[in-house]
Amino acid sequence: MKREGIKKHLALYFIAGSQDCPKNIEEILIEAIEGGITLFQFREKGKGSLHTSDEIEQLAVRLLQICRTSNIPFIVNDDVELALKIGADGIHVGQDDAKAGDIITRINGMILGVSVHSAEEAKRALADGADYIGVGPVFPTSSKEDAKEARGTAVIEEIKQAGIDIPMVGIGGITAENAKSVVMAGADGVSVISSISRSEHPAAAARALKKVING
Ligand code: TZP
Ligand code: MG
Repeated sequence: MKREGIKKHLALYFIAGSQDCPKNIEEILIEAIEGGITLFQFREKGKGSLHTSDEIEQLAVRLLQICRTSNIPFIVNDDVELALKIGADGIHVGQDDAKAGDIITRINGMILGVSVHSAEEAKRALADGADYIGVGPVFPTSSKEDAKEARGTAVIEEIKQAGIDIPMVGIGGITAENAKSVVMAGADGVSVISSISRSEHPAAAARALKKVING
């Protein structure tokens, strides 16, 4: 499932690690799937995250199994070794992580996602062989400690206007209230952490987002 196939999976891309979840992450993922998420990224990172690689791997495997039973592709953030070891569907890297151009040769056709903050970075991600890009932060976020400045939907529009043809999601502070503007700007979908993971009702939160995106 590359480039074109990935687009429909970008509609509602849920990202989470245990640090993002006020209750059990497995329960939250199951509810999010029930609510209609189309892709999941395991991102165990930052304050409150698990420490040992064994614990992280065990959790990753449990979440991967949940995704497999519902045919939701499972992406691992940053950790190429972990993604390969557990047989994930893809890997997502930021600008400060292993370079997309370097890892593409090691990932045997897994989906490759790259975070970008400008049209320039989007162009490079496309040239490096990324299957999709995450563009943001669109709105201010509390889920990433070292997040760059939020730039609204401007970067998404710039990427579209520059004719950089790559599937993309907006990320950062996206809620059911502002998701429409992200899709209107040209994104194929939205990526969220807290508006699902910190909702009292993750399934309902996902459903509300999905409704806005599907318009
Ligand atoms: N990258 C840019 S913003 C962000 C990441 C991982 C966090 C998004 O989390 P939230 O809670 O949806 O704002
Ligand atoms: Mg990263």
